[in-house]
Amino acid sequence: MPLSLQPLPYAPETLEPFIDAQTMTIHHGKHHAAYVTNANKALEGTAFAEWTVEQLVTKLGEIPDDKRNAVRNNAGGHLNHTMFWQSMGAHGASEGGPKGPLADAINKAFGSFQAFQEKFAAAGVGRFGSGWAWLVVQNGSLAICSTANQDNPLMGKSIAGCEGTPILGLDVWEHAYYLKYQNRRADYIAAWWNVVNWNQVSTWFAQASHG
Ligand code: MN3
Repeated sequence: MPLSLQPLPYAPETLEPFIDAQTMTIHHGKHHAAYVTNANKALEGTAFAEWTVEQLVTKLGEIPDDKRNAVRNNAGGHLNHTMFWQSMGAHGASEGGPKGPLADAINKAFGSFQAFQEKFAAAGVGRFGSGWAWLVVQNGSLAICSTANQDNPLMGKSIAGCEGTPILGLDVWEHAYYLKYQNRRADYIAAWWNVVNWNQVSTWFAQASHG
């Protein structure tokens, strides 16, 4: 089965005014779609065309040399964006932040939710060029890191420079914010907190912690 682009889990205007509908439509329908198309193109006619996107990303080393970079960028892009859409939702849907075991783990790792937000935002602002900021489960606790391009922490430290099971990822490519925020990446990140779906992040945290 080739990889496929799933519809956005909500209408493109759902995240307004924090993330505008036009950005969502182009980001999903053009950018994300292109990662899916290009990953399938690279794998067409090979046994790897049967792999899931998670398998492709976690076992990059098994992909032949002449296809590895295309898979790294495009399967990575597919997995990252699939997670990104799910990690967001209408403002207020999560009633103001993480709760329960996730809130406890954030406080334990970073001191407070505010300190976590500052450190995460700094990872996003500090990523030079295009990439992602991540909250990952690493050896049973939470950590923040960032990756370049479409690398994912599941690719491992030697490839992505960051490792662990991601439970929240923030796209800091200009295509994620330029129409509304132009060069103001920090403003985009500040606004993005309003639409994080903490219920979903909690679910991923529970899965990563028990997995
Ligand atoms: Mn993107």
